[in-house]
Amino acid sequence: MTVQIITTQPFAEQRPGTSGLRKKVSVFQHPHYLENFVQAIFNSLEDFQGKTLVVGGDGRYYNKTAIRTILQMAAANGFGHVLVGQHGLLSTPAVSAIIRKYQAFGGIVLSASHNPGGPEGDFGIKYNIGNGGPAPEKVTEAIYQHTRVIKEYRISQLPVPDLSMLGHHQLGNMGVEIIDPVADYAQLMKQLFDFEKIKDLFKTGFTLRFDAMHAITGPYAKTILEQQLGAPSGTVMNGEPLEDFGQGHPDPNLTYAHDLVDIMYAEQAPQFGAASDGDGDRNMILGNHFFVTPSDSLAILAANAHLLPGYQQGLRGIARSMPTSAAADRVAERLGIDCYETPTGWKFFGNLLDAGKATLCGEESFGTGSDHVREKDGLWAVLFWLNVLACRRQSVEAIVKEHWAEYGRNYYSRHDYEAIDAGAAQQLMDRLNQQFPHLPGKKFGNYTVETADDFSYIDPMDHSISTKQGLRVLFEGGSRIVFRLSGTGTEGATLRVYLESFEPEVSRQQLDAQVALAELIQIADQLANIQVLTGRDKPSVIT
Ligand code: VG1
Ligand code: CO
Repeated sequence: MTVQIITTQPFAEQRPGTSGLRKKVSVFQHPHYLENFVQAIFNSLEDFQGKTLVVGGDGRYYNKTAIRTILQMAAANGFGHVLVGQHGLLSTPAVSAIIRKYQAFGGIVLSASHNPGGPEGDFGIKYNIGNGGPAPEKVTEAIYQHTRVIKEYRISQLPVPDLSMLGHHQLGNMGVEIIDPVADYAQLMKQLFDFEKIKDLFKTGFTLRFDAMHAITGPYAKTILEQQLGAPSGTVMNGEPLEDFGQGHPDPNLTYAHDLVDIMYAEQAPQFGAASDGDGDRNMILGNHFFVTPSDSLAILAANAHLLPGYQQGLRGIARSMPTSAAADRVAERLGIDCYETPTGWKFFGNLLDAGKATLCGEESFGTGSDHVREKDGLWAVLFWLNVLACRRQSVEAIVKEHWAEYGRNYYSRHDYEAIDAGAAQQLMDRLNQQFPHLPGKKFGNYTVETADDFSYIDPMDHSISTKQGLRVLFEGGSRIVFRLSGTGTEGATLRVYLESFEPEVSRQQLDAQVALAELIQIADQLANIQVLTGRDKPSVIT
């Protein structure tokens, strides 16, 4: 018998967070830990016998080991075929695209996204459903319930094909197709964007730097930007995926993407700069000495979408996560389309995209995407911007400033307090929440509280309810502060404080965001007693 049934016991807390199960590599290395979670995924699914599963990861440490185990378990559980990226590599948006293109049953992505990798770093696993998107909450909850009662898992003893060998292989009765990780994704991008126009832009000597941060987007960016669009070689930096991301933190923000930030703020800076994260679903957009907030980026993409072949027919709607600024709402209003406000995490966009209610989606955490897949998509956002730049032939800064002049500016910033004590973080949230009934009408300097609540969401399609999605203090005039605890960290807790104020007057829109938000920053500390309860006098990351 080549299939073994192994007896096992549940592990505590294999609960998927904002985006799958994330733990330290050392936790995943416990005997049966990965196997239990994978079997729990399979146990929560129905009617997958003989069907196709897509598997790939961001290349971090433990990726290949995990993929070999997953292939043996998929075979033993009765999948008919598995599509695997060569060397085990697939970006999150590519997995989504491949599931959709080949109508696979689902997919497994091995990644801890923007969290550091390596033997001391993080690992993660998430399940995507047949629409190509992250498992919705009812599926992740079912998986979690299975992890609590698991008694055995099934695994094949047969050898796994060499992941470097493209083409068809067998693992028992299951076919294993090792595919080029980039080809299907690149083909999809060609359908959405005007590659000829972008090529012409590069022919004029236009300069771009793309920082793949030694993570998954290296091969994608080199193929699409340098080979297909004619950007000079060297445009893509840190383009080799490394198991520990070169000891970096593959989170494309102003703190962790400092290599790129230094280049974009140097004297001879390129015209356009961009970076993506570990698994390729995030993007940071920079101009020459200029940073575009992800919330503004979403609004600007929406306002310019009609210029691009893939979106010429117009947008059906826009969706943004609750903490994301309301800049996109103003564009939606102008376009006469709906704007949806969802909880944090891409899984909440899936139903809106499937129902054709939204075309573009975005999160303040450097996530933007559209109905072309069911995940956020880093390189797609970069290509979108490139196509807009190729049409408008203006600088990034000029495009953003024109946008503010037309729509007003939503000053926005997120302050993260990473790896704080989990108990203190919970206490901070509880105490804050207790004040909420007394806040409406209360004045803090120039700001008067309108309402204060704990955000909850009813999915307009399946009517499922998600509660406790972030504490919001909304002030008169549209300013607000949101407090949330992260669901992706692996050390202690991470407090995120989101700050936003709206300035309609063009002449007053040139302030630095931290200056414009200074009073709100103070009010946030006053409300939540952040410095005292976290023991930190400043945030670890300011975006
Ligand atoms: C963070 C972001 C959230 C994003 C999630 C997954 O979650 O805030 O907007 O969807 O990461 O992104 P949290 O719970 O830590 O705030 V990724 O690039 O890990 O797939
Ligand atoms: Co990611």
